Amino acid sequence: MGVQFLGANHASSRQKCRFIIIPAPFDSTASYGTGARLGPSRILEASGQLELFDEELLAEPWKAGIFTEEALELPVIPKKAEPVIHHAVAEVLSQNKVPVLLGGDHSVSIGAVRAAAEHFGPLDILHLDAHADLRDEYQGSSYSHACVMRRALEHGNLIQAGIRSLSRKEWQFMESHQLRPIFASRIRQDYQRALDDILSLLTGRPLYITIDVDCLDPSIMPATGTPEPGGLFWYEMTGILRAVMGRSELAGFDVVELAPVPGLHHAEFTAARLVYRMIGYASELAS
Ligand SMILES: [Mn+2]
Repeated sequence: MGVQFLGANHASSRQKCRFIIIPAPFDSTASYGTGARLGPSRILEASGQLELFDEELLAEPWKAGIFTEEALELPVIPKKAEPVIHHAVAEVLSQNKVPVLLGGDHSVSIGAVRAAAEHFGPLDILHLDAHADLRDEYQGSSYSHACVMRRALEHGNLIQAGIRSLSRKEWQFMESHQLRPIFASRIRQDYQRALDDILSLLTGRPLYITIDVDCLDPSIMPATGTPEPGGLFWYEMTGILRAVMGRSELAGFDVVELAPVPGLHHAEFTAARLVYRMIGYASELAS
């Protein structure tokens, strides 16, 4: 048994668990700061320091059963890593468990979303990120982290929130495909209205959530390749997650793009806390 989320004492067996954490240490396409490859191991390490009792949910979500797989061994080319990730996620879904993928750069989500869509059919896909990631191709690859959501669009209804950095072409693409991103500035200006807009975009399909940690403000999440000012704070993000996860069947989720910076362990802890909170929402809010 490899390193377990929350530590070995609080891990479930693979047979009995409800959530399976899949570490995907991959970062060949990160464009600016690098090091997302180290994200999964640092999240797992930090998780050992988490309080098991969740003060918002007044519950101990670990009791739902969490098992952590060995880290995937991934080829350095995103197009070749994609089928490996797809296979791992498909395996988890075929056992009717919830996959929790830890990146790694955002390209790891491509295989996961494809596996979820093959299992559930067309999805609602909630994408929390500073960046639109809607390029059709980036640095010669259509499997780059900058193209993730363009690939994901092939598998369902895309809801983007927290966005504050995109190219003119991506904006034109959004307009021509009737995508209605909830920009970070709107979340800050009128939170309740932004939340209502996000909820109105859900179609009731199974929900896959992909979170680039750079959606959070760099003041609380500095450890990421392309930090952008003006991001979401903790309660803004968890409030959105609580609202959507209370309404939809969860297909799976991922947390990606943590690029650990030595000495800034609060970022690693925040990412671990986010993963645990989401497991809590998934296990405690579903009726
Ligand atoms: Mn991003």
